[in-house]
Amino acid sequence: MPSSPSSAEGLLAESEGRVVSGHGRRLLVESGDGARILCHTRGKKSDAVVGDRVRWQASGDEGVIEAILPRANLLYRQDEFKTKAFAANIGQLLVVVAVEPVFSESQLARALIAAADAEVPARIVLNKRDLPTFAIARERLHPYDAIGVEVLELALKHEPGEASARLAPLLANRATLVLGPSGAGKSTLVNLMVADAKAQIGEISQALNTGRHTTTATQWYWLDAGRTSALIDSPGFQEFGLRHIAGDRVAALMPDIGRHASECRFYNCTHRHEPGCGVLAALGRGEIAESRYRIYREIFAEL
Ligand SMILES: Nc1nc2c(ncn2[C@@H]2O[C@H](COP(=O)(O)OP(=O)(O)OP(=O)(O)O)[C@@H](O)[C@H]2O)c(=O)[nH]1
Ligand SMILES: [Mg+2]
Ligand SMILES: [Zn+2]
Repeated sequence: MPSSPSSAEGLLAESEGRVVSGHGRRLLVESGDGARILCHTRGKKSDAVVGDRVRWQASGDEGVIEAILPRANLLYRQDEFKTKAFAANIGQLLVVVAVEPVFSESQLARALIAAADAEVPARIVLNKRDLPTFAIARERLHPYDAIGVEVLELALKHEPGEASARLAPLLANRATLVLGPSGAGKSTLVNLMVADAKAQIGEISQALNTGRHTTTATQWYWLDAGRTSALIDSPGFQEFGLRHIAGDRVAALMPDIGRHASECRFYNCTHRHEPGCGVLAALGRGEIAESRYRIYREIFAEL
């Protein structure tokens, strides 16, 4: 009894892999043996992102994504008009900001809130420690140190040996997504830690890029030959919408604010004007940084 030829071919040709680079509907997929193939998405399958495990099927020299396997997590931002995924199945977030260009604390806080929402642990790198206004930037990050987010003060370009020694143990045995504003030093970090970064990008994904110096596509790199540790470089972001997070969850995702919410008189307190608000009382006592409270209000107002 001959089975349908199309389904038999389908079973033979279908493989699993991981999306290691992507730009729109053209994705680079890596198989278990390390081979990389350019794949296309079709129909509603266009939402595969870097880090996704997918099933794909050969079609000539290229491949077609057939399915996205269930995700452990997905880090994304959502503005008024669009949703932008950063990466899936990540073990850690590293937010890179620099002394210059001066970073937006609001964007930094939003990235940390999105990570907390996705239950992804996060650290901050403050880069360009060599620049004269370092002390100001360090002071602005004090609230993050205080809520237990590790802040690594580095000079990725000027003291690469020290930076690499401090980063290496933090990056072992997990996939780390590197996020941050343009010009902060994300690609400098990736190039420092990934010896063969240029080779790993390869011809196919170079074709996905537009050739500018600035990173235009999210890219997965292996740190080790055994492929147990990965770094994911991403294009700089300017906006970080959190429309996917309910307003009444924001305080819980900001530990310095959330820890005082249990002191509020009303269980549904929004911490803006209510009498007996524990957050406002803590703000008055100087136990919550004013910048953090301002960011809380700003995000709450958007949702
Ligand atoms: N002074 C100083 N400059 C640095 C340091 N590290 C990186 N830079 C410079 O910062 C600039 C931006 O670095 P990139 O690594 O391209 O920044 P990026 O975050 O990848 O930027 P996008 O790809 O645009 O998002 C480059 O000119 C680097 O040489 C540092 O430790 N000190
Ligand atoms: Mg870059
Ligand atoms: Zn309150």
